[in-house]
Parts: sequence; structure tokens; C-alpha cells
Amino acid sequence: MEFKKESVDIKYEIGDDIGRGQFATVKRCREKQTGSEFAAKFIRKRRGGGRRGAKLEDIQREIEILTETNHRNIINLYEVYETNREIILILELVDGGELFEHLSERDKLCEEEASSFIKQILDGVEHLHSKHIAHLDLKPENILLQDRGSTAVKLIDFGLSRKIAPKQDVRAMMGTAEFVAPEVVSYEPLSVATDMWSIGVLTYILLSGASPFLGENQQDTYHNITSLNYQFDEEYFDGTSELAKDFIQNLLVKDQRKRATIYECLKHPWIKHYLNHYQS
Ligand code: PIT
Repeated sequence: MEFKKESVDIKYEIGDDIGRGQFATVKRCREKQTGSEFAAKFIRKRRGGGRRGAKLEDIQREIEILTETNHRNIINLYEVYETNREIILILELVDGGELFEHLSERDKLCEEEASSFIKQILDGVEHLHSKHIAHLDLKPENILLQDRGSTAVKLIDFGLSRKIAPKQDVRAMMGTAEFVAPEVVSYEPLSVATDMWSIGVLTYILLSGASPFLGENQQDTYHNITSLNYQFDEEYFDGTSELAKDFIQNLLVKDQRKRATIYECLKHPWIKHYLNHYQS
């Protein structure tokens, strides 16, 4: 994708902050000619040998992945601008807040609602995995609701995403402790299966409001992950269907090769027939 060198505010009126990351700020913006709204992600470039700002190589990788994807459950990228200090991504505006906030207002979701969110996440992730892209940072903060009151979701934040061809050796220690797979903790090769673990954690949280591996500190959490130390506490899973627990159990599997794939998850009865077996 071409990086435009003219100033972004010739074409767009830049509005309020709607998000913030380590090296980036996301602002609402409006295309002057049409009045259409977008989100602009301003990423500070690393200059010289410092530690402030994102490496150009990492920004480029993020943009390549966003350019390659095109799916209703994945944020769309329209344009890229470049200045001396920043790279600016013009993205689809998703205005309903994080799934994370939706959850904190609701404590936990009924199975119908949880499985309809998970189905959409699976659809987006299937698109990624079919292109050998691993998201590597799936968590409720990176899942946005389309509009207030909407239940349509989109995946964001491809800052850690990687294209991982089969047999390619990609290792990394990153992501949020609660959601990372055992292979991340033990610095073993990652794959698209690394995302499937996170989907297991996400499903567990949506259904119970509790986090399966969260410990007193990060070290505890990592220990719980590598020793597969979790259970379906009756306190939180009272009334949850066996089908839902089976779905989670197929994902929280230590061996990546034995973990359910995206295609297996899409065929799981909890996903396929979610409208028929919820209890409210
Ligand atoms: C919105 C609204 C919002 C945040 C975003 C978009 C962020 C999008 C995003 C962030 C990334 C990335 C791709 C998209 O790689 O509150 O419309 O880090």
C-alpha cells in the first residue's frame, strides 16, 4: 500500500481520542468531502536507536497484514499517511466500545450471547488462518462492538500479528499473560494454534466472568498455563452446558497439534446449534 505524504488533515478533520496503545493513539476522524467517519491510528515512529516509538519494520508488518485481510469481522484499513514522526492508518470506525467493557457491565453472558460472539470471532480468525496469519493478541480489549447496543464484533490490533507458514519457526514472548498459550510462555515455536488457545480462554471468560489461569502475579499465571491448571468452578459454571465446556476443553490443550483447529471449532455443535440450546 502506498504511503501518502501530504498532510492527513487536508482530507480529514481529526476529532477526539478513542483509544491508546504503547506507541499509538486512535482518534475519531471525518472525511471532509463526504462527512463519513473513520478511525485514525497515529503510530509514533522509532527514530535513531532509542526505545520510544514503534520500529518501522513492525509497523510495515502490521500494515501488510491489514492490507491482506478483508472480512466483516476484521477491521478494514483504507489509507496510510506518513510524516517524519508518524505513520497514520485510516481505519474503519467501530463505535460500540470493547467487548471487555460490555462484559464488565454484564458480569457474564448467557450461552446464546457468548456463542454468537465466539462464532463471529471464529469467522474472523478463519479468514486470518486461511491466509496463515496468526493474530497472537486475541483478548476482549481487541474485540470491538460495531455500534452501541450492537452485537456485531470486529477484531482489531494486528500489532503482534505474524504470517506463519507451516513449519516456519516463529518464537516470541509477548501478549497479555492471562491469554497466552503454553508455547508462548515456554518460548517454543508459535503457530495459528496459538490463537486457538486464546479463544478457549476468551470463551471461558465470556461464560463465567472468571479468568481460567489468572494467578496472584504474572509468574503464577504462567505457571498455571504451563501446568494446565484450571477447572470449571461450580461457583461460576453452575448451569453452563456440557457442550460449552467441551468446546473450551478442546482448546485448552497443551500440545498445539492436539488442540482444536479453527475449522473443527466452526463445526462444534455449541457453535453450530447455539440458537437451540441456550438457557437464560
Ligand atoms: C476503531 C475504534 C477504536 C479503535 C480502533 C478502531 C483501532 C483499530 C486498530 C488498531 C490496531 C490495528 C488495527 C486496527 O493494528 O476504538 O474504529 O492496532
